[in-house]
Amino acid sequence: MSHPPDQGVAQPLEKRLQIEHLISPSNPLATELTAGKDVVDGLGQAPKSLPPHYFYDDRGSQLFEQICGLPEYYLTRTETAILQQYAAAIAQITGPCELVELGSGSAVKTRILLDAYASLEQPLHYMPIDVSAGILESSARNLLVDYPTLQVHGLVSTYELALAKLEPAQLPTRMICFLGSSLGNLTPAACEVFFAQVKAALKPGEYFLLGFDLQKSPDILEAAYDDSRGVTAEFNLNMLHHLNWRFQGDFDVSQFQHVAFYNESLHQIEIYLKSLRSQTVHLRSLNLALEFAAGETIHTEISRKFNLASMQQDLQAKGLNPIQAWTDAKQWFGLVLCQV
Ligand code: AVI
Repeated sequence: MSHPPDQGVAQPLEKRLQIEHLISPSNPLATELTAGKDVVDGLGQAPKSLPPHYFYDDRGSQLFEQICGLPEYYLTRTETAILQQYAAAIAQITGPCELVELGSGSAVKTRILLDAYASLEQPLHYMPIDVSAGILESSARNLLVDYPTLQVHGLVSTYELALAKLEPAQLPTRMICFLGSSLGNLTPAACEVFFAQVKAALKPGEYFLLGFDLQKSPDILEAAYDDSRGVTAEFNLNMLHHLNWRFQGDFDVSQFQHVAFYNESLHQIEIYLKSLRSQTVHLRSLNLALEFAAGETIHTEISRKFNLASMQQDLQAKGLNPIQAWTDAKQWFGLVLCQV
């Protein structure tokens, strides 16, 4: 790992770390999440669905980290390789820049960008934004150890709250990073709202860096979401374990099956949990009794796959002007740098 150049005497770690909690029990959005209104709504509909944020309890987050390293899940390593190749070019284009990362998680890819800014002897300011306070703080602390001049101002928050509340950047410019193709988990309507929020959060001249998965052969896509070791199946089924502990449920997880396929006309992977028999499930703390027919599904996620040229047109139309786009040799993943 490379370290940033010496920028004078480094401050102690605690002085370089600030964490703000925008979601707390008193926040209505957090209350709605923990109260499970979205579970009642989703499971009350026909067809049944659940919001994908229920993937990510501690076990789900660990399973997602495992997915990122699977041979079939090409997304993480392909995006990482693109970033490794072009991070220096990105840092050259933006100059001294505060990095804001939406859904920062373990911040592995962030290091590639930080290394690029450090090797240009630029000050390092990082604002990770994540709903998980534990992951945010531990990854921030690891970064602060490895980058002795780094300043971290983390926000424990949803994207929406954080984007609405961003204070002016402390460096000459700012870049909001949204990596890992998390955009693909948003419906087209949610995507529109998201782009508008990003645009509103940036001042003219500031940057947006977007990483997203590209359309490709259904075989490759379906293998990535139904891997041979069954980790993605476990990740999907873990949502039921999560509901069991969070809402005093009695889902018999062995009686559900992971289903993933590529919907070619909508260019999206669709993920479901299929009930293997007719059964009744209770979520006691939500006062819910649910009937499942044999073969009935719960829709848990979409993962949209994009076209590089159309994405750039879309971004342009939203006022997030693409100034440079990169991809890998197989054109499996795209990275676009936009400027407002
Ligand atoms: C987080 N997100 C970008 C992942 C994806 O590829 O859509 C979530 C995932 N679901 C199953 N595997 C990975």
